[in-house]
Order: sequence, then C-alpha cells, then structure tokens
Amino acid sequence: AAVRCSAAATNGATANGATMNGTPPVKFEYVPATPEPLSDEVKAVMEEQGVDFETSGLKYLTNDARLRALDKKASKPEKIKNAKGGHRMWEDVFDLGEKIRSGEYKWEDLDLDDLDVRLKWSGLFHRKKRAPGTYMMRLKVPNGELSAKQLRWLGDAIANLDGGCGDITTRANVQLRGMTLAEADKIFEGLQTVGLSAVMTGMDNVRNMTGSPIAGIDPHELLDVRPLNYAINDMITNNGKGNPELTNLPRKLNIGLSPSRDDFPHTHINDVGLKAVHDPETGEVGFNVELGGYFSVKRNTMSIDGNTFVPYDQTVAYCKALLEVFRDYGARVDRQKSRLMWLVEAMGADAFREKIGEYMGVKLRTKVEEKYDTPWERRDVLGVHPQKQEGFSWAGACVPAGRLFPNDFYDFADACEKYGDGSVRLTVEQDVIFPFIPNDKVEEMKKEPIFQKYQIDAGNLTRGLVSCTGAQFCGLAVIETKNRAMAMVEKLEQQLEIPKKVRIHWTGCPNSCGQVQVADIGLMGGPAKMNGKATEGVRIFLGGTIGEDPALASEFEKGIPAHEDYLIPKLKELLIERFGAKEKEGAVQLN
Ligand code: SRM
Ligand code: SF4
Repeated sequence: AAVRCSAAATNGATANGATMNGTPPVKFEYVPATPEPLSDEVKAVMEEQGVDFETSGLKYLTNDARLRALDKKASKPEKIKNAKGGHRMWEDVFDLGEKIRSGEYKWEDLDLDDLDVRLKWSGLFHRKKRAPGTYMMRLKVPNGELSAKQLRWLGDAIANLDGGCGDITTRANVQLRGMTLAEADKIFEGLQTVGLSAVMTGMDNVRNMTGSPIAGIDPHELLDVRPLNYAINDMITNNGKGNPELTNLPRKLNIGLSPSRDDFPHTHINDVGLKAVHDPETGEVGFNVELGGYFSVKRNTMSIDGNTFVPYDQTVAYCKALLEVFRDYGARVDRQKSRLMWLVEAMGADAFREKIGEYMGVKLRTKVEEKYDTPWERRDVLGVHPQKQEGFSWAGACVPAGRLFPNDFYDFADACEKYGDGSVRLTVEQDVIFPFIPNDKVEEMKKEPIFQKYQIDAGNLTRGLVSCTGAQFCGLAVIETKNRAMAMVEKLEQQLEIPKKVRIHWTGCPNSCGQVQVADIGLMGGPAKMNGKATEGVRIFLGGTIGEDPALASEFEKGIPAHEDYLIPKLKELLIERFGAKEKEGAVQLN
C-alpha cells in the first residue's frame, strides 16, 4: 500500500503531518469564551418569559442577539432553544437511552421538543412521519474522508438495526438509519472511539465541511484543503465534543472550500464558499470568499462576491469570526429570512468583511483578482485517473443515489485496504473515491465483486445521478425519490445511447437537498394529476451548470406525473433533444 503522508482520516484529530503537496497542517485549540454579562433589559425579559439562563441556549449570544431570540415574534425554534438549549442533549441523550432501556419510559412519553427538535444537536433526527420512534443519525465527515476502520465501525453500527442502512449525502457525509433511542446514545458515544462525531449536525448548526474528494492527490489543485477542513470542523465542534458557543446560530450554515477551478464542493450554493487563489503580487495563497448561496422553499440564490481575501493561515480564525458575526447579528424572527445571505445583503459585503475583521482583530484585504487564459471544464472524478504521485491512480466508484448497506461499508473498507491507502473519500454527488491505487493493480481491483455493484465505469446517466432521501424516510417529501431514480436511470440506459455524462438530480420537495438547481436535469417533487386524480409528480428544471462561472437551473415544466409511464418518455425526449442521446437499436421499448 502507498505511503500516505496526508491529513489523518480521523475526525477531531487535525492534520497529523506534512501533506503531499506541502500544505501546512493546521491546529486549532479550543479556548472557551467568556459570555457577555446579562444586561438588566435581557434579565427582565427572561424573567417575564420564565427563561432559565443556564439551561437556555442564550449564554454565548450578545445581549442584542439575546433580545432578538427572546422577541415575542421570534420563530418557534428560537423559543425551543430559549426554553432549553439544544447543546443540553449532548448529555441528555444518555439519560433518554437509559430511561427507555430500563422500561421506565416509552419514547412517546418523553418531551416532544427534545425528541423532535433538540436531539438534532446530537445528530438525531426523528423519522416521526415515516417510521415513528426511529431515528436517522447525521454525522460529520469533513472533506468526506473516511478510514477503513471508520467504514467498518459504521457497518457494525447499523448491522444489527432493524432495516439498518446508511446514505452518502449531498454534503459528502454519512447518515445512518434504523436506530431507536435505546441504541442511539451508544452509537453517539461510540463514534468518538473512531474519531467521528454526530454533534451539531442539524438545526441551527454548521453542516458538514466540504472540500475536494481528490485533495492531496490532484495534479491540478492549488492546495490540499483537508487540513483546513479538519481544523475548521474541530473549531466548530470543539474537536467533536460539542461547542456551546457556536450552536445557537440564527439558522443552518454551509461552508465549502474549493482548491481548484473545478469547484468540487459547489461553493456557489454554500453560505460561505472559500475559493483557493494565488496572489501573483505577493505570492500568497489563500481564499477569495463568496457569500450567501442557499436553497429553500422560498428563495434559491447563488452566492454573491464577498470581496474578501483570506490568507491560508487565517482561514480558521476567519470562519470562527464569521460564525460569531452571524450568531450575533443574524435575524431570528422569520426563519425564511434568517440564512446568511439576508445578513450580508443587509450589511453589504464590504461592511460584513470589516465586521469580521473587527472580530478577528485584523484588517482583512479585499479579494485577489483571478485571471485565467484558458477555459476549464469541471472534471468527472469517477473512473480511473492518474494522481499527482507518480505510479498511483484514484478510482471513483459510482453509488447510484448514495444508499449503502452494512456489507457495502465492509467491502469498501476491504477494498481500500487491499488496493489503496486504507481510506476513501465521499463526494457531494454521493459517490466514493479510492485513492492511491498502484497503476498495475487497477484492473485487478475493478474485477472485485463490490465494483460490479458500484461501478468504476458506470453508464453516463448512472454516474450523474444524485438523489435526496425522499418519502421513504423524510417527512417533508412530496414523492419517493431514490428507488424511483435508480429504476428510471437503469431503464433509460437500456433504451438509449447517451454520448456523455448527464447529471440528473432528484429532490423530494422544494427544500432541494438534492440540489436540482445545479443539475443538467433536475426533478423536484410536486403535485400532478394522472387520469384526473392527484398523484406524485415532478417539476422539471433544466440548465444548471457547475464548475467555473456556474448558473442555476430554472423551471422548465411542472405537473408531470412521477410514474414511469409518463416520466420516462419525458426524460427520453429531453435526453434525445438536448443531450444527443439516440434510441438503441433493438432495445425493448419498455416505456
Ligand atoms: Fe436537507 C432539511 C436531508 C442537504 C436544504 N434535509 C432536511 C431534513 C433534515 C428534513 C427532515 O427533518 O426530514 C432531511 C432529512 C431527511 C433524511 O431522513 O435524510 C434533509 N439534506 C438532506 C440530505 C441527507 C439529502 C441527501 O440525501 O443527501 C443532505 C444532508 C447533507 C449533510 O450531510 O448535512 C441534505 N439540504 C441539503 C442541501 C444541499 C447542500 O447542502 O448542498 C440543501 C440546500 C442547500 C442549502 O441548505 O442552502 C438542503 N434541508 C434543506 C432545507 C432548506 C433550508 C432552508 O434554508 O430553508 C431543509 C429544511 C429546513 O432546514 O428547514 C432541509
Ligand atoms: Fe426531505 Fe425535501 Fe430534503 Fe428531500 S429535499 S430530503 S424530501 S427535505
């Protein structure tokens, strides 16, 4: 196996040595902040509302932010956080587990806000509508990197659960399914033993740090973003133990670091996008900042120019200060107007930069102009590609729609140990990259049974398939997505010759976790009629582009029944007319 001199694939344990391309390791030490003393005004409001400061989520907010959180018009989640901070569940999850195991309580008897909302601070999402009493656990896997040991541990964690499975998410992360509260605290605790964690993964917390699935092995990257992704994750979560200071943001927040022109993490749809740049004048390497990109039911927007340059060694401090500014100044009344974009728009990008600089105690520079002579097309990381380390390749295997079962975790672990360096990287397209495969082992590796299931040379639709969770587990879903998506892609590939990769994204509702707006063809759950009766349908989006100069897709048609008798012919038509597909000769026309 290859010598691996890059950041350890352990969450919480920041980069442990020099990286292949010399990116310095980054260390973050958590120094607890002193909360702002309570003002008389806040005290009076708290007394009036019966809020206990110590157990509430208000402690680390400024007095102004506390007043916004206590505003009578503040959103329901703010009220839930005031009554008891979500961070309390890092301890209480054990108590709940104990009570249920001992038979003292049934889950239905417990506090509903704890069960349905606050447990999300421990990564536990109640699947109340689809499977009452069971939970999905969302982890943090910075930069999508996992070791064989971690993969095996994850397989074990779900192996004995009823219907246990896992998903690779659109943030190159893992979600585990099928646990009840009788098992959840054990899994929550056990994650730490393999350097993983589930803290601060839902509600008003920062989501999984995304970067490049080929960081450290990519001949075209400006720097290896893994040490930073680990350090930022450590800063946010206090090394996976939970950080009460950053756990009462006004809303969720996404951060992505892009080290190459491919923009693998789609910085334009992250609240904070950091794009690596080299300043030709000073020789310095750092990041230009994009701000505010997000999707929601009410608004979908690409980020705007943050007009900021962040030097490499100030990146963790910058992210910390940005989160503090968002926490202290963000809106807390209307949840639909609480994402970072609203604050940046209200302040203006330049004032926002200056405010962050003030929190950091430095003057932040404006952006570095990027100049490239030639265009750049985002690379497909699936398939086999030469690494920057001579003699080695990475192999990208396609996991259609991201669904994994216990044996898949074990087989991936075995494969990356047998052929690679004992690690894998997940992608935001829900696929798996195996780094450091000696070139003369590639063909042998491809013959392994696991790669017949998750192919390294997958077809042009399969390799572009992304899907959110959908109605099988998600209570917000309007339609079933993953199983339907896989079945349709298979049928379309049987019937069509498709000359190049086409990225079809499915998302079960307008929250767009499956990011239809970045897709070539996006399918979003929506209402439709079939034979005069209401049925599961889709809205079709077209024209999303990714990489350099991205554009969001826009709605093309709506009200198409999601049933394959209607949708397959519609997709065939689009693939033939717009993506150069041709009917295969002699193919059985199923639809
Ligand atoms: Fe998401 C809520 C799943 C990526 C926008 N998302 C949910 C919930 C938690 C709703 C719920 O409680 O059931 C879904 C859990 C379903 C389940 O059982 O898995 C859910 N979101 C997902 C995942 C698993 C989709 C997937 O199959 O990969 C992704 C997990 C990422 C992760 O590892 O953390 C996921 N969600 C996204 C993305 C894509 C991204 O980050 O690039 C978006 C759009 C980008 C964004 O956030 O701006 C996204 N999810 C939402 C929203 C709308 C946010 C808003 O501002 O309104 C919600 C609803 C909410 O937060 O109120 C939501
Ligand atoms: Fe659930 Fe909707 Fe997100 Fe799909 S897009 S996972 S259906 S919230």
